Amino acid sequence: MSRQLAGLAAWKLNAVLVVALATVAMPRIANAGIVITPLSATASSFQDAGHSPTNLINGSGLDVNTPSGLHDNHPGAATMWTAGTGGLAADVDNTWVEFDLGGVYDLMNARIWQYNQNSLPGRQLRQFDILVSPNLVDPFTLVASNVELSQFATTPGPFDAPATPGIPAQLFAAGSLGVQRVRFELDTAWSGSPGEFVGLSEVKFEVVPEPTAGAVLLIGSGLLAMRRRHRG
Ligand SMILES: [Ca+2]
Ligand SMILES: [Ca+2]
Repeated sequence: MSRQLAGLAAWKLNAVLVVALATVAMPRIANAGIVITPLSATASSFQDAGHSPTNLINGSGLDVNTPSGLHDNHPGAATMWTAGTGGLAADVDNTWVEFDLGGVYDLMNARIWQYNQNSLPGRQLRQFDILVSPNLVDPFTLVASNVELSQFATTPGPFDAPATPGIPAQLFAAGSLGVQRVRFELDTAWSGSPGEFVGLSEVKFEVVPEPTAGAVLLIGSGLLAMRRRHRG
């Protein structure tokens, strides 16, 4: 076999290998969730500009802005969303917060960091529902009803940044295909009071990546590498 022919054979073998790899890799990639940060967050109410739902998606208060990050216990809740209007507590059962994922995803789970205002554990969210919408206009449909966030003991004491101990995310199954918006409809706060400055600290979502994206990327980079090798 001439050198040129051997090179061509190797090129073909590489092409077959890359396609085979892509085929094998696809189901594995499709089954592994990736965690995304929503594009925007809005709520039925928030105390003031310093406690808006943006505090749920900007990494504020997280020691590392990843799914394994721990959230602080800011005494003024400046890193959290607090429902209510000025000095008026929110009607918890009619409070909602919703998220635009910034695209359409197959949703797997919600990762929620509980409200963690130092020495005010009664403000922590207890029961809520999870709803989804396929776009920015269609109504929401229910995917999880009366789920419950665990309460964390918050300590009086000084504010630590990062908090010691910070609180981890809690995971909620919210499996649904083709989702752009997710809404949490609140039911109760841990204080049990129907009027409460209820809130949350941070929210991310676990989604199924586009199944073809990884394969296309793999084939693309494989072809590019082969073209370079072929030229050389
Ligand atoms: Ca936050
Ligand atoms: Ca409700």
